[in-house]
Amino acid sequence: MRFLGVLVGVLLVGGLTGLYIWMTLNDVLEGRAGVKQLLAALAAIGAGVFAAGVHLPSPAGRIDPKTVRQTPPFDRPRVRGVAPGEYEVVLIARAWAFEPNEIRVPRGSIVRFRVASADVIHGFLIENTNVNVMVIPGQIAEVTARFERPGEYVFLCHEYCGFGHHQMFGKVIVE
Ligand SMILES: [Cu+2]
Repeated sequence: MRFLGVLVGVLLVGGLTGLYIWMTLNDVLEGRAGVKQLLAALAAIGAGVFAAGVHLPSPAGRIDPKTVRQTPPFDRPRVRGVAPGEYEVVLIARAWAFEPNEIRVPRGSIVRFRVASADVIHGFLIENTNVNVMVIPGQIAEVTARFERPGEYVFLCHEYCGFGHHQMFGKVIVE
């Protein structure tokens, strides 16, 4: 339901914004309005977007890919408990493996993954979850998932990263 609401909102705002730009451009082209008005319209849209809290996805932090292994917390890639039922996984993606490649958490856990690349662009996707992020060298990718059902969740790299790409996978074991 919430998704539907957001979708309707985006379509409505997008449609109205498009109409507004089109009308203003028309006015400019037909000489009824000047460039000043066009700029004012774009500024108004910008302010609206800002007010609505729209923002592009941003990395959770920056990190030098050359020194990932020396930079905490990536000097110790691991799973650690941060609160009852909550875990943090510090994960390195490199050609062609994830470290660690086996992660164990109890069922019902909320797990925050922090992923950094030690070389090229990788991807991080966990089957049967909403986890699907790019792992861009220089940026820390952060994504959280809740694991309700026990079982094995395979994760893999979904950005072609060279010769051994197909063997770049691991699993979350929910007990
Ligand atoms: Cu890959």
